[in-house]
Amino acid sequence: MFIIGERINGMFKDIAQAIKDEDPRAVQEWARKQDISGARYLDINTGPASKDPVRTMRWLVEVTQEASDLPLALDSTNYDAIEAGLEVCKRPAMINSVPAEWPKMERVFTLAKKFNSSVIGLAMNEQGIPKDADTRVALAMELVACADSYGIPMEDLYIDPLVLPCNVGQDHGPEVMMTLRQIKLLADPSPRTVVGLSNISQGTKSRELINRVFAVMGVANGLDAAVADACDHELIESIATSRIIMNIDIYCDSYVDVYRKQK
Ligand code: THG
Repeated sequence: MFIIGERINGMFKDIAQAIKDEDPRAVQEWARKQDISGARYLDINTGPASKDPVRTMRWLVEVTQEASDLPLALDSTNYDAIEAGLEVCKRPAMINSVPAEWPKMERVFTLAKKFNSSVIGLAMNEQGIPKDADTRVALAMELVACADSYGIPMEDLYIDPLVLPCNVGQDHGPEVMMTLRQIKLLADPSPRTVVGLSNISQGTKSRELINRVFAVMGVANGLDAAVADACDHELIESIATSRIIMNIDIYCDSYVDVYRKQK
């Protein structure tokens, strides 16, 4: 499992302020910090406050790329903003995200093909987020079929079963774990899996502990990637260790450092 650094998101006060002032310093500082901590992608989200998400996305992409060479995950429900971001990305990016809905899939998979991007597909549709694993997997299958019809290789499709805070959606936890396992059976080669890790602990008291435990359980259930706090070093150590236990990486005494350097 690799980390998509979550911190360049207008949901955070310092990034919201940076966007408002068009001051790149906070954005670039987080880009560098997440990069050296071991993030493999940087999530870029304009946040709820941006008045002009197209302009904001383009600016965030440009200033982030001045500070880090990592590829970007463009995180928006506004596909004009995603397209504007893709136009200025120097490296193949990830589109975050598309639900199992027409005509959104059509728009996003067309963009992915044009810009050689990977795509995060959400296990939800017009009816919202399903509770049970079977319905999530059925929506994942729709995403797989549609991506395939656009010629998107399965290793470029990441399915997100959608994680809810454990204090309000506790019954979703085991369904998410089961969904992660079943997605691997949908195609050969299989699509990949991703979650928004910090969602699990929103509004709880022991956020880091809950995030770390979920991450380890995710690795045990085949999770490939997470939008997460790359600067939580104990989280990185926990993920690196669970990859050793699951025989994903080969053990050596410095396996945590080796994990951080895998790009
Ligand atoms: N799936 C996909 N992408 C996603 C998500 C997902 N992107 C956004 C989000 N979910 C993942 N990123 C975050 C970033 C921050 C937080 C949670 C998820 C978070 N923020 C603090 C809070 O809400 O309490 C804000 C704290 C502050 O203001 O300082 O927890 O699920 N594909």
